Amino acid sequence: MAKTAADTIYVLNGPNLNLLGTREPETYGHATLVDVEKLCADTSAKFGLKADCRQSNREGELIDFIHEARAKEAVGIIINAGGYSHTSIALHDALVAVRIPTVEVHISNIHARESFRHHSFTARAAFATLAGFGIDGYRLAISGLAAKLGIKARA
Ligand code: CA2
Repeated sequence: MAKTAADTIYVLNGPNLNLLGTREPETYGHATLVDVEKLCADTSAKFGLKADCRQSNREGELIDFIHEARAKEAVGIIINAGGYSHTSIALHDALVAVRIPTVEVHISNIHARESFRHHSFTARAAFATLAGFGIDGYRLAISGLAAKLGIKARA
């Protein structure tokens, strides 16, 4: 693998998101994680970027991915930390530490759900948050990140 990833966005998905498309379609839709990762790859390519997509059910591994993004000089992070969004000061601290422009995505509208989902620790480390657009939130997040970085879509 190349030492740096200066044209790469890390797309990080947290616990249980590997189950997308298999359960709770009324909340999370029918698309799978593979569909999400293809959407991210296709959207990134429109901006001349690459999406390095990772999913983990473990908090520490997600933190390692964030550190790796810094080491590889990734230009941005898209993160859906799943349930850890609402609990993890450690993930918040990792995102703050690496100082990489970050967008938080939630497939569902967390603010229209149970009160324990209304607060996100990780959102405080992101410059923007998208919630409730379904998996299209990932496409919108990458477009917004590219705009923030001053990168225009290729003709
Ligand atoms: O709406 C989102 O994207 C969430 O981050 C998803 C998390 C949830 O804990 C957050 O509050 C909001 C849960 C991901 C679980 O994904 C599943 C997908 C299909 C079936 C079961 C779980």
